[in-house]
Amino acid sequence: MAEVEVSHDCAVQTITLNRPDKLNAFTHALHGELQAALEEARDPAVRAVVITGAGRGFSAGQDLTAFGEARDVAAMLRATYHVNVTAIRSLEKPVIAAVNGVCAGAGLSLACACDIRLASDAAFFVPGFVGIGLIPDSGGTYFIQRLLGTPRAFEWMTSNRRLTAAEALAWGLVSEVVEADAFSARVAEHAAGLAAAPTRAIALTKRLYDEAATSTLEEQLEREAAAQAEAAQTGDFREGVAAFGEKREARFSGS
Ligand code: LHQ
Repeated sequence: MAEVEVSHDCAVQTITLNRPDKLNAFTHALHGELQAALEEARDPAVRAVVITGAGRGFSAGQDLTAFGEARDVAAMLRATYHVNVTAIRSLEKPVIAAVNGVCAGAGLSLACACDIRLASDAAFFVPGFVGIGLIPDSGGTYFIQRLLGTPRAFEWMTSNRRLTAAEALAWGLVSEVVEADAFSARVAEHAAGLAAAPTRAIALTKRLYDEAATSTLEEQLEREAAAQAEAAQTGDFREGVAAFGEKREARFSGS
């Protein structure tokens, strides 16, 4: 059985972590299949990506039973988690983490590496790392600091406190909480909306926000000017302006 399943619905690619008996904990095989799925998502026909989990978990992080033989932890992180986290950030389209259930350790880091987090009301969030004497890896110090700010990120990640979906919403960790029964439909609706949006402008916006974290205002204004010049060359910009003039909904093609 595949440890990652990939499906397509029009321009939306859904990537499902698929080890439900182990709450989709990461193995070497799962990393490899996730890497292949993210590579597949680079196809221009894909205009939005959803990452979710099978069963009652999003991901419980590293499979702690499959980790024992990893002698060089840093090399293991570089070869697996780093590859997939950077693939998500460099993917030129929006990536939704559809957090269907428990989200812990590097599973939490992966969710936080995505552009948008939607949570089922059955989801809960656990740092995990500190519970086994580790630091938040796979971007856990980078993304969670940006999402929550240093004081809250530090306090949470060092407490191992279990956060409900409602608390995650109140903290700004997720943007929406949906009843479990309605979750997949809401995720599909949100992803379809993004897939019908001007893909190039969204890709440029994603990159600009990533760069803004370490830029001066002057650098960022220049980056915006260059990106806007690029966006203004797209078919979607022409379509957007034409639709405005004709008082109709724009039909963006991603071109
Ligand atoms: C698991 C796991 C799991 C294997 C649940 N592995 N089986 C990077 C590089 C190098 C080294 C290590 O780490 C990393 C990054 C990391 O991700 S470190 C953090 C690793 N994750 C954790 O420490 C979380 C461990 N899991 C838990 O604390 C709980 O399972 C949570 C809070 C996630 C869920 O609790 P429950 O809802 O009560 O579920 P459960 O504990 O009953 O788990 C269900 C099954 O899943 C169970 O298997 P079993 O055969 O007994 O039914 C668990 O053993 C298995 N499972 N997490 N990470």
